[in-house]
Amino acid sequence: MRRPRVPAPEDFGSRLHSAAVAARVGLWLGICFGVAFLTGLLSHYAQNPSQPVPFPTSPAWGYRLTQGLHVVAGTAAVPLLLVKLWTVYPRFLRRPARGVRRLVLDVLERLSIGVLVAAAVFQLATGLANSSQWYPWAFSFRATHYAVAWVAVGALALHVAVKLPVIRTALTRDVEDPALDPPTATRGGALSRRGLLRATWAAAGVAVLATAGSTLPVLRRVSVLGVRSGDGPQGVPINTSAEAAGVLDRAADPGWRLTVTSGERVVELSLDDLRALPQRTESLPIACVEGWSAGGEWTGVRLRDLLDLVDAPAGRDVRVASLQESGPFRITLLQDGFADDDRTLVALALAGEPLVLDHGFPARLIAPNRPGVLQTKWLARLEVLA
Ligand SMILES: Nc1nc2c(c(=O)[nH]1)N[C@H]1C(S)=C(S)[C@@H](COP(=O)(O)O)O[C@H]1N2
Ligand SMILES: [Mo]
Repeated sequence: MRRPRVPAPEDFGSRLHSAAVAARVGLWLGICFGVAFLTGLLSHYAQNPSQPVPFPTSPAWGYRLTQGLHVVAGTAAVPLLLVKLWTVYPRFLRRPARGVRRLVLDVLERLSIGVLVAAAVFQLATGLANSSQWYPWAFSFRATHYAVAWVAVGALALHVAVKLPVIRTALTRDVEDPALDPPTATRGGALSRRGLLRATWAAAGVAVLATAGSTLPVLRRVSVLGVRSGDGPQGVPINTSAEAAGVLDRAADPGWRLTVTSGERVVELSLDDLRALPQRTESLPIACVEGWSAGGEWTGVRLRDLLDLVDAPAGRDVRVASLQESGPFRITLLQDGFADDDRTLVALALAGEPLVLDHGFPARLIAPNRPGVLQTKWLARLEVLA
């Protein structure tokens, strides 16, 4: 009987397992990770209560764009990562180098690649699950996805630095050039390298088209895998329903009041009181951190007008509390730049109709260029901070 043995790189004779392919797919993978990293940093910062450099309120669609790019880049990276791993995995099976110095370097390289692969898989898996609104874990998505992003980018930078000579050579030669192939890689295949690359770009394109409709209305009909159809009552999808948030009774209560406070000054407003104040209409998007977004025409009272009722000076942060009794989005902080922006509304209506319960009836916050998660629904209290 033949003893089973671990396959060696020589067992992988296909010319597709080549640095020529790895470098090209890796280049696009690097671009996707770079875009996802930068847009992710931005999103993380936008959700920080404390912002030494104020997050801008303009353009109103800025966060919608960067968050859309984040999810598109992550989605495109999935087929790219799979092809990249398939192309290079025979290298993991090569025998350890001889000699102490070379062995140490070899082990270090494998360790760093192990960290890179683990971090990359973790980021794409958690990101994909998040954009499908599936949270099969106990840890905080945002904190963990953010921390592992640094690990991934650090390991990626190291990997690129180590591989730079090979990457350079591979990218400056024709993709079918065998210059960098291992001597054993002689078998052609059903697919040329060019064919494999074209199929890879096509797969990445299809992945993007199949999901980006949650952000780009023109793609809605082809986005068969988009978690959000981009549709919902009043033209805007619903993330958490009033029932799920446990606010049905309090939100529908005719005795509802919005409390606005600044120091000793306290004003309580009924829905009729709010409707009697000057009404403004603004076109502002809801851009969910989970990757979907939708524009809406919101009508309501300018937040700044309400702050004036309690004589709040400009330049103050506002604590925004909902009727919810628990949940991470119950209370949010509205930084002074958003509080003083003329477009920031306590919205009472969407698309010309009173808000439906699930969009935050009786009143919700809507501010320009603000992550959807901070656009608090079912308002109860606005507290101007000292
Ligand atoms: N009070 C409260 N406000 C909330 C939420 C929530 O769970 N509770 N979800 C937020 C999230 S994650 C998003 S994306 C938007 C979605 O608003 P919509 O359901 O009206 O589209 O509301 C935000 N406001
Ligand atoms: Mo969201």
